Amino acid sequence: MAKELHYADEASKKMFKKAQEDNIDTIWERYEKMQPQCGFGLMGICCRICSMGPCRIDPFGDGPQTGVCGANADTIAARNLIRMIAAGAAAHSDHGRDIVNTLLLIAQDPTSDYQLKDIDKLKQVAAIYNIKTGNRENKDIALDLAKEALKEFGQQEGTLVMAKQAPPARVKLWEELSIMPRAIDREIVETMHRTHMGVDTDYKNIIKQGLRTAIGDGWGGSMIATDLSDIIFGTPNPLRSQANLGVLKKDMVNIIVHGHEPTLSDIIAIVSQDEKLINKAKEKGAKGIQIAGICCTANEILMRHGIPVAGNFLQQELALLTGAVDVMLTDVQCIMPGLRSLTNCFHTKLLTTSPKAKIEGVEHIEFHEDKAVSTATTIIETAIENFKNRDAKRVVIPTDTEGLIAGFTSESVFTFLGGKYRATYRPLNDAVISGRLRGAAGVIGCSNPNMEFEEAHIKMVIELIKNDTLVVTTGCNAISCAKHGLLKPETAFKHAGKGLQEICRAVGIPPVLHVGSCVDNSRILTILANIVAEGGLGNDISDLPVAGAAPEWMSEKAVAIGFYFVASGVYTMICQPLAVMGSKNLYDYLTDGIEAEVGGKWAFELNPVKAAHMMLDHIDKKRKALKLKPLVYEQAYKPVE
Ligand code: SF4
Ligand code: MSK
Repeated sequence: MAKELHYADEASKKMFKKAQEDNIDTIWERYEKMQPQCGFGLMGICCRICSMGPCRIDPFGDGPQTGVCGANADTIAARNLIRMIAAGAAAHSDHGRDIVNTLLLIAQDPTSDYQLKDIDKLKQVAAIYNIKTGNRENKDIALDLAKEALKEFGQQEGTLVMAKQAPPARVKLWEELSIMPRAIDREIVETMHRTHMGVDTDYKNIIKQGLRTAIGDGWGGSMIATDLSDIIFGTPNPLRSQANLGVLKKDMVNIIVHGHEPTLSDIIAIVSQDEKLINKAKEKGAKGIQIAGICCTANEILMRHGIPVAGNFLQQELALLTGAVDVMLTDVQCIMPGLRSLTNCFHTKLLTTSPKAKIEGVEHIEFHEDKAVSTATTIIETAIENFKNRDAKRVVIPTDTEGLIAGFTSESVFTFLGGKYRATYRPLNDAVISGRLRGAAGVIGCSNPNMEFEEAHIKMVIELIKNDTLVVTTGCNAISCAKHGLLKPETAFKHAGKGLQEICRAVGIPPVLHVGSCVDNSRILTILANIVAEGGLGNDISDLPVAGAAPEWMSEKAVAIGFYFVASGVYTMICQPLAVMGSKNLYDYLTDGIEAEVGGKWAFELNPVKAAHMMLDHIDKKRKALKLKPLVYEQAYKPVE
């Protein structure tokens, strides 16, 4: 059996121990059984793109140095890598497309179950597309916006309108480098074409297409997903909630929503408050209905409704092990097929809902946006009905929960830091310029059984805030931070440096700001663009004293995200390296040479504290280049030798 969890939150440790006692395999055992994993795959130098292969390059130089077709390690590793970008960009952007189609539905169907919840944002995003607003009906504006946004996916002429939200210097650079995306789908298709056998062979040219595809994700598909979700479901505002498995309730019907898209989960959150359904639950002996989330669906409904978070990626199986989940419903992405075998051990009904993501042998209740309320009602009734099948003797819910504040956005950070009457980024920029804040870091991304669960997330974030660096977070990092108490204002007084403490005290924010789900990394791009526009910290994102990290990354989406941050000029850290270590040329290019072209680069460092210090070194380098004042409070922090 696998090791213990040493660094995870207490609830995860308890449930992991329970799994071991009950002899139930989880992701950690499956990971251990997979050892040793293929070294060629880890180094990125195996290729199975055509049937003359599979081919592999000998990393020690004794065996073959090219595949059957003559492709070398640089070509093979670069091709594999940008195929990961294409898959990640496709996942985010297909999510974005579904949100656009929901907006279209609202505009065309007056009886739709969805509404336009943020009209200011509707008009603001419409203006990006030069859509007239004036006295027009909101539904007409929404119709035009949906049509324009849909064009971004498949247009055959021009370049992405949304990507022009980047600072002008960045847009100019992308145009000069010919990496301004033309259309979201087109870049994904071209990536697949170029990586077909015998097409693009030059590793730098391959990466260039990877950058263009990634920009189409961050400043295209993901940004559209975020902005249009705000219009439909409401732009989040800071709110309080709870995180960890203790949010499940022994005496309630527990429904977990899991995946990424908010279209169904948002409706579930609303419909679950229906008195009739609550009374039905009571008739079945429950005290009510508890909705909780896993992964980024959790983040979506936390940010907008304050629905508590049960856990992050590595906790999806642990949640079922409580024996208290009546329904776990899934939409798309980060859903482990391994959940199915757990439902054989407990009464939990696992329900898939997306036609894109079925699991063999698992009940499927297909969700379509035009029948949103009726599908949500059926799912909730299924959970109520299943409550009676719970085996009370097998229910073990850890009591651990932690309070949090979530719901920050590029707009609310703006209002918070500027104060109610000064809606401006000026105070934030001034805090950096005066040296009260060293800079800012985006720490995001998955959890992965190849690392000690949550150690890198938490150690890195604490090291950054200790050194007066404001952290913004999304995805599973945000959930880890929540469980470890880092999303509370009072955390600043325990862990943050004095300068950051002063800011947190003055405006009442935590030192770590939760800005949403994986697609909401686009909020971080918008924040960076706003900081540049505010002035005083250079002309481009690459001038800013900022850095990014996905310490425990796992998914292809994380690779796409990392590349759009690098393409935007951000120093981007991950602990486990990308699968490029078998190509010295590609490794050197991504961690060094690429910086001269786009201003950002990759860094890999397994030790999270050292990784944080490398990010701080980069931030200090940028402060020096901007000739900013010394820090108000010099820290014990020492640069990496
Ligand atoms: Fe081998 Fe070349 Fe085919 Fe890849 S494309 S499998 S390296 S022959
Ligand atoms: S859910 S992509 S494990 S952050 Fe967005 Fe978490 Fe990574 Fe999935």
